[in-house]
Amino acid sequence: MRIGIVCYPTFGGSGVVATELGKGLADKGHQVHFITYNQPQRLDFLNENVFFHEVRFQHYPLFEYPPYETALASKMVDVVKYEKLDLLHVHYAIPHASAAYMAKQILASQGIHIPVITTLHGTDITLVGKDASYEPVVTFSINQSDGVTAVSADLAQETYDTFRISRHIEVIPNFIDLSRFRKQPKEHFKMAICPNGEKLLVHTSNFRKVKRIEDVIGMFAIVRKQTGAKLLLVGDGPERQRMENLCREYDLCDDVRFLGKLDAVEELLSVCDLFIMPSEKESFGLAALEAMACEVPVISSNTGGLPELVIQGKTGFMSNVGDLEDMAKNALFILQEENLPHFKAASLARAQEFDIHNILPKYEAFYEQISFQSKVVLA
Ligand code: GMT
Repeated sequence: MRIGIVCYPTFGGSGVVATELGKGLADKGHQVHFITYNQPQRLDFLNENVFFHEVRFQHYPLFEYPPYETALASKMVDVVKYEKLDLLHVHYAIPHASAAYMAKQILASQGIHIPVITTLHGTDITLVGKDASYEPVVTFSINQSDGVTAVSADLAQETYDTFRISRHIEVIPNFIDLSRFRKQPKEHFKMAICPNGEKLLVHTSNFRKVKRIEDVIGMFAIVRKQTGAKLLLVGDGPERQRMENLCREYDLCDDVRFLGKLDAVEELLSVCDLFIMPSEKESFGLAALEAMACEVPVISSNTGGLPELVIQGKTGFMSNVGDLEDMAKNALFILQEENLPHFKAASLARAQEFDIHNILPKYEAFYEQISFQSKVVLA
């Protein structure tokens, strides 16, 4: 198939899922055309089936806010037409689903019919999309997509609960490339960070409020009182400075390191003992899956799609949002020498269920189904 993938080119979340999906599809012989405003971060390989189309937009003094959605829709029209695409798959509803709707209408007026699939990732529904400034457009464009997927059953349910959705949402969970995310022997790094055999805790995110990084730091402060431990904070975003200040306030600077954005996060995860994800909301928790694939158990909140990933008491523990005492108690339990190997093994086993080779065929089957249904509607 010739597939257009529209996504954000960013490090985390939906951009990563879209890029890894495209790479996987290209490996299986599909022709994949990425349409986005920058080269996607994880599009770091050569494959004869992968193409990249940059959305460029004109800056004009009149535009305080450049009309990205218009430029994106125009680019979609161009790529669908000239690359003869069979299907458009847009990741993250805002503004990709409404831009795809616009492109579809323009193409239809020229006799070209292109099915559109929208994948909902999380904040496009749970945080941003439900805001009155976007809701009518999000509702409309989800209903107008030919197919809709959500990355967890919880997100699908929240979409039904929040918007007036009159259509089926297919749940296709996120996935992991186990050839990349696997435990790697990087012990020298661990020795340097934890010279006295301290346990190594880690959090990776885009440092937005929804991630509740203050809870990572708060629970780490409790853990550190009981046992030698270090904390790595990976990523960057609006909360970074506030979190650095918090570490200073708690007098934790010697034991907490801010590493910024990292390309090879799997190398770092490989030497960590515990991953912390206390998010206010998390529709799937891809970063937790990446950690589990590197044999790192997870302490998380029990929100959103996390209970569909973490197995309570086996691959980690989930607590109520903000319950730092419970998170710290569970962390200390996992970190005990006699418990840690069991949690590590179970985390890897669970991650293997989300192997890209298990999940990718679900997308391919959905593409076939939606393409077929669109043809039937047209006939
Ligand atoms: O976590 C974010 O804020 C980024 C966001 C995105 O769409 O890029 O992530 C969401 O999509 C990920 C990939 O499907 C999910 O694993 C994350 O759980 C989800 N984030 C939230 O729901 C907060």
